[in-house]
Amino acid sequence: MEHQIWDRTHECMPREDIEQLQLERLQATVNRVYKSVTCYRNKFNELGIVPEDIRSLSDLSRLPFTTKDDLRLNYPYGMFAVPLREVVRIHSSSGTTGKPTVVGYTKNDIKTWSNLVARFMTAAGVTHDDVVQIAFGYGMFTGAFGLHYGAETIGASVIPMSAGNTEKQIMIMQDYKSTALVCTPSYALTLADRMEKMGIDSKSLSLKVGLFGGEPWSEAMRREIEGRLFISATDNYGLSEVIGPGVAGDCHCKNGMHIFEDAFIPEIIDPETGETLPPGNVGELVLTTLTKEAFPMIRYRTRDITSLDYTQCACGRTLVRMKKTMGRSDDMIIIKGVNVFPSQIEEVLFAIEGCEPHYQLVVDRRGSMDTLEVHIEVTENIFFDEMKKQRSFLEMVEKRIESVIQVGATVRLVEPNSIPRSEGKAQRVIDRRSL
Ligand code: DLL
Repeated sequence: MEHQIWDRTHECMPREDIEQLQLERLQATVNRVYKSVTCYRNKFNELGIVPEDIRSLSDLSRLPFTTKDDLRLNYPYGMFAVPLREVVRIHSSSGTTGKPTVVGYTKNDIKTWSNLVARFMTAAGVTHDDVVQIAFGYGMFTGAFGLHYGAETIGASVIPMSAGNTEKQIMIMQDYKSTALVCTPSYALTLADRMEKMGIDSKSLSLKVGLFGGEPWSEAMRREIEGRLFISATDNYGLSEVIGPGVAGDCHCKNGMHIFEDAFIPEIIDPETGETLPPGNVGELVLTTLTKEAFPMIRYRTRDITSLDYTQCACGRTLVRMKKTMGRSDDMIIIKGVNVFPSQIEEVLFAIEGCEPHYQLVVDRRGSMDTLEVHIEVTENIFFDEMKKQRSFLEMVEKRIESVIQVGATVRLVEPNSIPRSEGKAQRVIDRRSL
């Protein structure tokens, strides 16, 4: 199969040229936000920085971070860099606490966004011959519209199914011969489960590629989805505050997601000290936008934990790759002082025969002690097995989890289908400490 590249000029640039382009665009962005966004101007003034101080890319680290709190304080339109009359679209991110954050797009921003999404969809193998079924929710969430515009830009046929309605999704997939599926990875598994229940062989479908994003997922989960749906399962990453989907995506090598560096500058920082870390280190991803008009972001702290790889990828793109994120720093659970991510436990569970790929972590506090329970669905034969066998299965799972996360967890085997199935982003952690 021939592997296409949507925008060869920007995806295969020599590093020197990318950096030159980034610097020019950064200077223009900094100038613009200084003039038109009070929050940035105040923050720059506090640090005694003026736009002219940004003379090289390394000066980026002198600029202040932007956090979700800044966006909340300026709710709803305070961070917009253009008057509302130039904004053609408003989205928001579903915060679980407090006010949501509101983001805006100009006409040009929508074009930029569509092109960025077209790039990662092309990298994943989508062409104008594909029939793309969008199973993300249309609405304030950026996922559905982003992928929708990207697929149309490529010239593919788009089915705007929206989220949920699992049996209808499957019927449409069969009848309309969808070749590409767009949803969260956890919903892809929900679909696979339901197909099995309905007695539908996924090999009989026309699906060939999945474009999954919006939540963290492990390599083990990728293998599970690929094996059950007979597709190439690709990852793509983004966040509303920065643009939505379209920040980064897998190429056919699936060895890290290429970040579109002509549109974003990524940095990895130590989340504790805020210090920039050298390439290869694991830390928090910070993103600066270079081409956005309505809602430019300077050094936005994503809270997502990952690392960057600047080595050349076999696909020919020169763009840096980000590793699958381990999760958000706010999903990270600290148990007895040890940092634990749901994705680490997911890797362990997926490798154990008899564990279903459905799990939840329940954090609680007894006295002053934090406790971690891992609820795992198991196959019926294990669930109804004699006590002794079940006990030894449980101990084996506990041991394997402990060897990976370095701290003890209590495992509870739960009945098949007892953990709520996701239609969007899965809820992996239930923290009862904050109730
Ligand atoms: O989830 C944007 C998106 C939609 C990306 C569809 C890809 C596909 P938000 O709702 O603002 O935006 O949530 C952003 O979701 O900070 C990550 O924590 C997480 N996230 C998104 N994509 C991935 C991914 C959209 N591929 C937050 N892997 C981000 C891991 C992801 N986490």
